[in-house]
Amino acid sequence: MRLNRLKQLWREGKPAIGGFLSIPHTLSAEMMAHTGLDWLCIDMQHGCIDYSDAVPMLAAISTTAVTPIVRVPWNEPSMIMKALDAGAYGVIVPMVSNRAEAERAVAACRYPPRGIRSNGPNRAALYGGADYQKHADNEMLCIVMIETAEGIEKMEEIVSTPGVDAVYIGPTDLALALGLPPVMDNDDPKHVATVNKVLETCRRHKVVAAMHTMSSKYTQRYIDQGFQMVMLTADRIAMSNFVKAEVGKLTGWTPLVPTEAPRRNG
Ligand code: 3PY
Ligand code: MG
Repeated sequence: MRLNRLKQLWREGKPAIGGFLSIPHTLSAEMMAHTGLDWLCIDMQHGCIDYSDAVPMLAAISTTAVTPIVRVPWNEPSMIMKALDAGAYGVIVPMVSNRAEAERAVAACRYPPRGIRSNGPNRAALYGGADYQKHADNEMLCIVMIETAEGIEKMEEIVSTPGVDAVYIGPTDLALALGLPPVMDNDDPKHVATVNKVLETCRRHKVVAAMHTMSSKYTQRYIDQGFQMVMLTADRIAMSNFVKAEVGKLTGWTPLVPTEAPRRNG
C-alpha cells in the first residue's frame, strides 16, 4: 500500500506544511499540488465544494506526491467514510468538543474490529493499492479540530482519545469561543495562551499539533514552536493576495473598487 507521507514526516520529527482548497476545480487543485506543499486539504466545510467536486480534485492532487486530506462538513460518519473511499489519506473533523465526539470520528476512520468504517474503498484502493484494506487503519489520519468552548475545556480528553493522530486548531472559531473577534494569525494573549495549551497537551500525549495560518510569518512561528502540521495558505487567498499586491504596485491608474459598480439613480 502507498504509505502516508505525513506519518513518515511526523515519525522523523519533521513538520508538514500544507494548503486548503476552497475552489471547486481540478485545475486549481492540481496547480496548488505543484507548489511544494506537503499536503492539501479539500475543504468541504467552508469551501464551495461538494462531493462531486471533491472526487476529481482528489484525482488531480494524486498526479503528485502531495498527501490528500479532506475537511468534512461535520463529524458525520457517512461523510468521513465517503471522503476516505474517494482516496483522502486523512480527514479533518471540525468542532470536536469532547471524548465521545472524538471517538465517533476515530471509529469512522477505522475498519472493524477497531471501528465502524464500512468496506468499499472504490477510488482509495486505486490510489492506495490492492492491499488497501489490510493497512488502511494504520495509514488514514484522523485529525480532530479543537475550536469550541467545550473543546477548549475538554482538550485533555480529546487529545488523549486513542486513534486521534493530530489535533487541529481552527483559529477563528477558537477566537469566537474565547469571546474574541474571529481573527486569523491571532496575537491576543488569551488566544496565544490557549494555542500554547493545546500544543503542550499534544506534546504530553504524543499527538501531532496542527495549526491554521494565513502567512509564512505565522507558519514559521508555529513550526518553530513545534507544530508539525501547519497550513500556509488557501487557493482563494493566494490568488486574491497576489493580484491585490500587484494591483497596488501600479501607478497612473485607479483600481476599480469592485463593490462600487455604477448604479442608476432613482
Ligand atoms: C477556523 O479558523 O475556525 C477554521 O476552522 C479554519 O478554517
Ligand atoms: Mg473552524
